[in-house]
Formats: sequence, C-alpha cells, structure tokens
Amino acid sequence: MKFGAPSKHRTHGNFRIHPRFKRSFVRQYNPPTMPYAGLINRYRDFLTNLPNAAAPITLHEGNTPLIPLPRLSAELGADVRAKFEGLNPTGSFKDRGMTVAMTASVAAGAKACICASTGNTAASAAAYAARAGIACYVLIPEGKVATGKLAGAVAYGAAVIQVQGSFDEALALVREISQKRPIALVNSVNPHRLEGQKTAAFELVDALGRAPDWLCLPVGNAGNITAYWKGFVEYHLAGRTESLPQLLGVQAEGAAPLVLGHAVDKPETVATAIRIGRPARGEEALHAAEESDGRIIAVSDTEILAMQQRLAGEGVWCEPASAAGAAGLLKEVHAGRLDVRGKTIVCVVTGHGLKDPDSITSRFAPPQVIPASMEALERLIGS
Ligand code: AN7
Repeated sequence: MKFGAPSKHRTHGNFRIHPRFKRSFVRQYNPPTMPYAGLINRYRDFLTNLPNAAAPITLHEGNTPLIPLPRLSAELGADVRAKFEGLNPTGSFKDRGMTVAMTASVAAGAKACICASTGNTAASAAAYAARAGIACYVLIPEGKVATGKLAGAVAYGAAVIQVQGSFDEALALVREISQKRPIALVNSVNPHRLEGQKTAAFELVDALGRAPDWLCLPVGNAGNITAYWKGFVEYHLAGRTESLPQLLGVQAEGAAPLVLGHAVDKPETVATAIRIGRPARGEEALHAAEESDGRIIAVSDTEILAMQQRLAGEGVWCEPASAAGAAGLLKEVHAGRLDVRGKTIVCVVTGHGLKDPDSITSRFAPPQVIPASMEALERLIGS
C-alpha cells in the first residue's frame, strides 16, 4: 500500500500514520511518564523541615544543565563543566532556595515576604511571591543593582525599595522588621533557602554518578557554598556518593571579607551580585571550605570580566559574579597552587548574562553602522 493512501490505520486528526512510521512517531510525541515538576517534587524526601502538607509554590526551577567547557578543559587538562544556574526561571540559582522558602512561608500562613538583595534574590522572591499571591518587599542598595534584576523585580510586581547604603545595611533592616511584623524573611538566613539550594549538589551527583573533584563557585552572602556542602554531605550519608568535592569559594577582591578575615564596610566590585561585606553565612562557608579540604580565595574584577568573556566564548553567557568560580579556578592553576589534571571540575555559573547587559555594553564600542547596501556589506565582510 502506498503511504498516504486511504487506510484503516489509526489517525491523529487528519494526519494518517503509516504503520512503518507509527512506532517512532508515538515514541517521539508521547510525553515522558514523569514530567519534571520542580525540585520540591523531585527531592522532597531530602528537604528537612518542609511540612508534608505544604503545596509547592513552584516555577519548575532546578534541573539545570551541566555543560562541558571543551576549551577550558583542554587548557587545564581536566574535565571542566558549567552548572548553568542562569537557566532557572528568573535567571539565577536563587529560585532553588526561593521555591522552598516561599512554600514553607505560605504553608505557615504568610501574607507578605521581604528580603534584602543585590538583585537576584529580589527578582526571585518577587516571582515566587507573585506565584503564591502574596505581597513582596525587596530592599536593594541604591544604584547598585543590575538592570535585568531590577526590571524582573518590578515586572513580577514587588514593592522595590532602594536603600541609601550597602546590601549589608539593607539585610540588617529586613532582619529587624521581620521580627517586629508578620512578614516572612526570605533571605538565605532563612534555613529553607539552604534546603532548596542544596539540591544543586544532588543534581551534580545524579548527573556525574559521583561528586566532582572540585566545585568552584562565587561567594557573596555565603548561603550557596554552605548549601552545596550540606547537599553533598547529606547525599554522601545517604549512600548516593562515596566521594565529596573540594570547594573553591571565590570572592571579589573589593568584597572579600572571608579572605581578609574581617568585615568590609564599603565593598566594591563590578560583580554587584557579590558586593557584600558582612556575609550572613560567613562562618559556615569557611567551615565548609575547610572541611572539604578546599579554600576561599579572591579574584580581581579584571579576572572576573576576562572569565565572563571566556565563558561567553564557549557559549555560556553569565553575569560578572557568576564567572568568579571559574576565574578562581584558572587563577589557582596558573599560580601553581592547584593541580587539576585528569580531574572533574564543576564551576557553578550562578546567574544569566541577561541579568546585567550593561556589564557588556558599557565596555564595548557600539556595533558599526553601514548603509543598507550590498556594496557596503561586502566591503565590510571582505572576500
Ligand atoms: C549571580 O541576590 O546575595 O554566596 O541578594 O546573585 O549565596 O550570596 C546574590 C548572590 C553568586 C553569591 N552569584 O551567592 C542577592 C545575593 C550570583 C548572585 C551570588 C549571588 P551567596
């Protein structure tokens, strides 16, 4: 029988399937049996203190790709990959913590939430509060939040408040008011935030079959490095991975309290996300780095921007802070302090480049302009 001829075969609307094609057609178009429904759904058993009855407030965050970086790998003689957290629903890893914090807060009856933020937490809190249908206040340091983050917070409908001061001062304010008023605090001092963020460690082990040898990541308020370590240790205790990674936490030189050993009153860096001088989870971060036989170091803004460009050159465009982990890795290897040959290294790329387009556009000349003529185009492209 000719394909397309009238037949008794099963049809999908007007489209008739020839039996020879049916199998692959059905396989291709059937949805997977367990569609991904966010990290609470996937890892609920591991989320300590999340009430069983709490209905997830989710935007299907998590499940982010682990992308090989072939050129960086070749240069370092290692298997280097980017855990691209910029592909979360609001463009940063903060969504992992926020789904759990918001779910727990709403289950406890919260009608409003608040956070201080260098930007990404603000956008994430705003989105999950919108999803939950509760009010959201975000306090940000005046003039120091990247455009994409501010726009996100506004778009999701949060009340955005600029503070004439640093992130650290804004955090002190929200900590205090959340004690006085019935407003849920969703910064990473909220333990539910760490519960959510630790799932990134689970995903790494699930993807690699074990922990990476090194995990390199930016450190600001120090919640994320603390959460990763918690995740790896818990997965280890649950028998999911024999090995644990060594942690390389990376701060910006102008905002490196954990490297200097004291608070920084006026932190400054191009990586505004980690422009933090008094990390709330600083002690835990230092403990995690030490226990893992790793360390926390600082890199310059120049090194951060150079790595941002390199990662973009491999197709992974991130905001400046998110390049700090890989920048730290490169710095340590070049200085001879780290031998990574043959090792598996994961760099956590925490936020998308679209968050901070100005970090690119402010440094490059605007694209050249030509008349709308083929002659001009050919002259430009050459032969
Ligand atoms: C892209 O949004 O602190 O060490 O208020 O946005 O867990 O603080 C952001 C931090 C790394 C540092 N990369 O993580 C905030 C905020 C990006 C970030 C960090 C942040 P933590």
